[in-house]
Amino acid sequence: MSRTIVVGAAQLGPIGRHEPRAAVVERMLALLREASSRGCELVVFPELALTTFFPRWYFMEQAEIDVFFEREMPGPDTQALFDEARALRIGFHLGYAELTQDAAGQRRRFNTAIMVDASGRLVGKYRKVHLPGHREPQPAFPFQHLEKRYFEVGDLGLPTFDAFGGRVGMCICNDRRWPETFRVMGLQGVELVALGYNTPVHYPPAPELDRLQDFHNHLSMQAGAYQNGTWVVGVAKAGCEEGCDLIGGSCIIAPSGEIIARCATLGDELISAECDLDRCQALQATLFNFALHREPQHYGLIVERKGVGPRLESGDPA
Ligand code: CDT
Repeated sequence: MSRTIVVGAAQLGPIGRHEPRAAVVERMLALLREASSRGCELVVFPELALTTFFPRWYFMEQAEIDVFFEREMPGPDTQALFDEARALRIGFHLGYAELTQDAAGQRRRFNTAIMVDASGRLVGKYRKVHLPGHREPQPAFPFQHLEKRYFEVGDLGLPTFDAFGGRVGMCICNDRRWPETFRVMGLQGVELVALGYNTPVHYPPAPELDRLQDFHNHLSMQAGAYQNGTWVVGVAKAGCEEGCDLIGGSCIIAPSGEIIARCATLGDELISAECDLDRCQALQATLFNFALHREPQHYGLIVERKGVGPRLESGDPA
C-alpha cells in the first residue's frame, strides 16, 4: 500500500496586532480550500498562527498578554477551521498560544502546536521546548523577543504519533536550530516533522547574522531532515508584521535534505508536495541506521551538560 501523502505548507503573511481571530481563520480557510483543490491530506500552519507575534512587545499587565492566548481548542473562533478541515477530509497542524490550568488551579502558558487528522481526531499536542529570546525587556533593542517571559518550557517532551499512515512529529520555530530536537524524534523513527516559525530578519544581539537568516533557516531544517532521514515541513509567518520583518522561505524538505517545494512570497501562500514516507528508508535503513552506526557511549555530555564545560581528556595512552 502506498504511503504517499500530499502535504500542504500554508504560509501566512503578517497578522496585525488588532486583527480579529475570525479574520485570520478566514485567511486560513482560504488556504485550506486551496489545499483541498490540490488534493492535500495534511496542511501545516505556522507557529502562533492565530495572532500577531506578540512576544515582540513588553506588556506589564498579564491581561494584555492573555488576549493572545487560547483557553480552549477548538474555541469559538477556531471551530470553523476544525469543521471545514473535517468536511474537506484534511488533517492539519496548528500553532497557538495555550492558556491552561493545572490540577491545583495554577494558570500555565505554553507555545503549543497540535496535529489533527482528516476525521477531526486530535493526533497529538506539542509544547515548545526551546524558548528563545530573553526574560527581561531589552530597552536598547528595536523590538523584544520575550518568549522566555511569556511561556513556560514545554512539559510534553518530543513525542511522535502514528497518523497519516506513518510516524509524525512536531516542533516549533527555535526548536529547529537544535539537532537534539530532530534526533530525539529520529530515534523514534519519525517520518515527517511539521513545524511553524516566526523568525525576524533582524537579530539584535548579533546583527551581523541578519543577512544569513534565510540560510540558517534552511540549513537547520535540511540538516534535521537528512540526518534523520525524515520529511520536514517548515512553515513561516512571513512579511512585515507591525514594523518587524519576518523571513518567509516556507518549504517541504525530502529525507535526502533537498527542498522540493518552496514559497516564493512573503504573504499568504500555499505550496504542496507528494511525500512518500517510504523514502525515509533510503537513509534510515542505510547511512543513518542508528542501531548499526550510532555510538551513544560517546555522547554522554549531550545529556549530562547544559552549557560548555571543561574539555574531555582524550584517553590516548600514547
Ligand atoms: N519564534 C522563534 O522561536 N523565533 C526565533 C527567533 C530567533 S531568536 C530571538 C527563531 O529561532 O527563529
